[in-house]
Amino acid sequence: MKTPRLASATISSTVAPARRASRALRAAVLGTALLFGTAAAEPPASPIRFNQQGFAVGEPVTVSLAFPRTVSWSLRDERGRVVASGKATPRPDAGAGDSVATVRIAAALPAGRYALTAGGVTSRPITITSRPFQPLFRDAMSFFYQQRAGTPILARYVQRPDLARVAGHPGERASCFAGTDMLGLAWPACDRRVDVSGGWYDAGDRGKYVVNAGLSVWTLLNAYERAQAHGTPDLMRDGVLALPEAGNGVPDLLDEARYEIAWMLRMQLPDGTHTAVLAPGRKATRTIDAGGLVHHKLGDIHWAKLPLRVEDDHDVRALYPPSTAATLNFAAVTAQAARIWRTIDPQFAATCLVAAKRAYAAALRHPDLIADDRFTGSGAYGDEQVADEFFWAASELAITTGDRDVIARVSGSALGRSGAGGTIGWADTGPLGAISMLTVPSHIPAATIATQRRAVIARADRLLADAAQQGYRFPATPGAMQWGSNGDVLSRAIILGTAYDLTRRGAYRTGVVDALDYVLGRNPLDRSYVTGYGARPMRNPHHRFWAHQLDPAFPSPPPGVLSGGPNNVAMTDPVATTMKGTCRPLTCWSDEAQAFTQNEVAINWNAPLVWVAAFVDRTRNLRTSGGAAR
Ligand code: 9MR
Repeated sequence: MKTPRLASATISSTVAPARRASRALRAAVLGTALLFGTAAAEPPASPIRFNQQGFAVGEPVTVSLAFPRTVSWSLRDERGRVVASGKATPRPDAGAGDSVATVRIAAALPAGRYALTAGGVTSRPITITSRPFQPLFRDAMSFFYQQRAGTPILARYVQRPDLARVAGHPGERASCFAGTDMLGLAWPACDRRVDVSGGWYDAGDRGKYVVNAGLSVWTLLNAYERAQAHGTPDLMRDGVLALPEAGNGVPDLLDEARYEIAWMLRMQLPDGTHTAVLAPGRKATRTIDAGGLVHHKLGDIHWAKLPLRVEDDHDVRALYPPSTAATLNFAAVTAQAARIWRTIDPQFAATCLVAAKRAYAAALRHPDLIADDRFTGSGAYGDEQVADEFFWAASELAITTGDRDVIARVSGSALGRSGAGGTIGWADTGPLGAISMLTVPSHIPAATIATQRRAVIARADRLLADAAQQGYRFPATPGAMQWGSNGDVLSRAIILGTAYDLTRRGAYRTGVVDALDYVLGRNPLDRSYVTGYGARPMRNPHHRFWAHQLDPAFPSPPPGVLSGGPNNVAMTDPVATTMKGTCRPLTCWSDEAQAFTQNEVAINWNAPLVWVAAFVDRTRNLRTSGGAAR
């Protein structure tokens, strides 16, 4: 199903882009409403699986054929002419529980609709267009607008009128959590009420969590910084997105990111503030001078039911104790923002830099404030290891300020010496520092940067080796898939994309496209995990407002939202519980609103979708080399 989206006309407009965008949107809205309103019957799963959004002109077409035996295949164009053909021999894929052959069709095909026939089955149409992921970039960005708290979501900026809503938690103020936590520890009240309005709701819940906020903001800002560095920023301009800020002369992606950064700034404790944190041993609380530290999160004190409109969401919300991880994550992102806004809004940049330095200094004073899983009503985002956050924060500060002491901390740290080429996630932030160093010129010594380059490329090589082990050829170690696995796949694509930008080696870019192919349909469920994209998209996310499945008075999701994805590790929701023992790592997923371990949506999963869509679009038609990585 092809959904009308934020009109491509807006990208070339130079006058009144916001108004144009809204007109174009209104035109698009009717068609989309019809499509979603009638909930067109879904075609059955096919054994011929591919990216349901399609492929770019001139690029390879990759198709996975899930047949138990060798099959001959042929690809035909609209006039029925065979444009490619071959034979494919499957191999068993334990993660999927099927046998699959993945075929790469290298012929540089012109735009059009194609169909592949294999084993007596003809595929649904395979489309080739010039920029298939440009609309995905816009819709994936719109997710962040629609997650905004503290401001009404206006019909003129969203894809359908039923997605509009009143402001959630407007002008919100909150105080520290007071009462007994799930582990029986009593927390004292505090006399402060803090303005914590704005920002993005995290996911299907309405918590706001600094570590996940920071990871998501960094990811968007890195997409921006890379586009600047590579001289192809056309999706990163003002007027590209449908936003209230479009037309203000500032790139829309930055406006969206700033909405979240403005909230993050409110989460930092003023100098001289005393607050309760866990004492060593975690059996008691103690009060510390917490100036410069950052609250770990703001959230409801009970889990809210589904569905629930923002105007009916009245649970008490609390500020939770500061953590070292949140403080460092905050320092990293505000340092990154300080360099980006230096020329755009020097005052905001200065505010960010002061906040970053205060946070970093506070984290050095309090390196052991660990957030764990002890409060109900919101997610834990607990992280016991903060060496990676220290490295990341120091890296961003070093890039932005050139400060010699901070540079020495980066170079002298364990990750500075070994290279931070590992996993990206809300608890794994080392690679973010490495990638920033490899994106933005700085005074960090060349030897330190070279170490990070080697680590990122070595990691990318391992990801390619992992993908080769997968029947569906996407970057994941064969075996378990955990909560948010689709976000993990796309986060690995960020490493691969960075390696491509460093080397121009085509295999790395293919790895990124493979990751995108996987989430858009080349997977064992023949499922597009992105709403509104493809013939068999996810429709029923775990979300308190986009809850049409649970109550038809609530809207379906907008297009461009990524499902968490298969999860065979934590099968704890009401739907997953019934699936235990019946599914494989790659098939433990269902399109059910109550399946929060499989089908929630979240800012840290949509952010890499934005990054990857922007990357694949930016690097289309680039000359690549097939040679060695270094
Ligand atoms: O993405 C998080 C995942 O890595 C954890 O395993 C899971 C359980 O702690 O929580 C996920 O994050 C959720 C958060 O705690 C609350 N908002 C929704 C997030 C996505 O499910």
